[in-house]
Amino acid sequence: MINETFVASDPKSAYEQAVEKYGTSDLSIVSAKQVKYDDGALRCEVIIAVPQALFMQRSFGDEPIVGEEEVLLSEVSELKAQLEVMKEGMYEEIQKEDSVISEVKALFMKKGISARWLDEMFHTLIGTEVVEEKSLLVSYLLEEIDEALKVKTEDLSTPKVMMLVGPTGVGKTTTIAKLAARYAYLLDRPYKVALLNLDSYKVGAIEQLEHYADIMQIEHLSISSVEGFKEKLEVLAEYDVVLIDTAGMSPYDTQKFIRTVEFVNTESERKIEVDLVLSATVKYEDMEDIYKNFSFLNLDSVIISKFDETKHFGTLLNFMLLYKLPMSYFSVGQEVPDDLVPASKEYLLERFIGDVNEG
Ligand SMILES: Nc1nc2c(ncn2[C@@H]2O[C@H](COP(=O)(O)OP(=O)(O)OP(=O)(O)O)[C@@H](O)[C@H]2O)c(=O)[nH]1
Ligand SMILES: [Mg+2]
Repeated sequence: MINETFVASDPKSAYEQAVEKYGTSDLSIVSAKQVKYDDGALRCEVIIAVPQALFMQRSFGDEPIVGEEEVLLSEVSELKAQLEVMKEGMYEEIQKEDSVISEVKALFMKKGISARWLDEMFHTLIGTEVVEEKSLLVSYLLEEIDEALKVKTEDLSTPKVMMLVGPTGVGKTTTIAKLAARYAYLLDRPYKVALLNLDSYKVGAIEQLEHYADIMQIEHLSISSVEGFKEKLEVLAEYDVVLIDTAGMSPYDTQKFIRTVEFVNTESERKIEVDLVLSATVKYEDMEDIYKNFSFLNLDSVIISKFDETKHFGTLLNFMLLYKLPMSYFSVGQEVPDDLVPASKEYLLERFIGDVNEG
């Protein structure tokens, strides 16, 4: 696959360039982000993954160009590939001989940590005494995990607009209700909170949020257009926190993503913070697609939900290690507002260590 970048002033136009070039909207989006160029302008870069043959055909016509440079390039990449294989071979030899590494690697992999991350760690440790003793190596890895995890601390010192996004049914609406109650009633002082709903295309969606808003006596508004959204944000300018609920999205629903990006990019006085709600029970196979597609929205943090539904946090830790997003809150049950805690490394690591010790 080739990653090809399309640049325009907004994500929709950049995406449309790709659709026009390839004649289909069935494109695999790798990422989309806003980039400040040297001339000071903000532009949107949408990167899509295209099969190499299709890329060559659409970019250079049917005739493949095989020049001297091309031949040289392919020889270099062949050599690189051979070197990789040799390096891998050496590493595998060491692993076979070294039962401490292989034992610890098997243990962490069984708990959900990827071979890729573990291998990166082991490569730098070969030859040191850390790999000679199992307990030393386990402690070392736990410290590395601790160091790699990031937490976004709760900060309400300036007004906030938070939009919760995520796959269907992960707990976005429930978490919004918990956050609303927390900010309005449970902190050092009552913050002025409003709820907005972009979820209008799902039956019952508005009612679910309205129900919580009524109980808590919190302002609640529904919107369906970008213009309406902009207007409502202006109306709510004096609120401390505006919480925005969105419809659950399958990571493969490109059109919904493009539409949500339009909302995220709405010009507003306050930055719209985007938080991904991710279930602690997320499947290993789904993580990469979730990240690839939701990172399209320039994520600020991850809220982990359904902490109470699993005892195995390795897959989730692995997600955090690979994608390096800060965690902001943990949802630990269905009860509104009680089952929500600010994210903490200790909370997550304690549970992971318990799981490692069991296995
Ligand atoms: N056990 C457990 N259940 C939760 C948690 N958070 C939410 N739920 C439950 O998960 C179900 C779905 O929650 P919602 O808040 O409606 O999820 P959503 O992401 O808004 O769903 P859509 O809007 O349909 O995408 C409900 O039954 C919630 O009670 C949690 O932390 N633990
Ligand atoms: Mg919902």
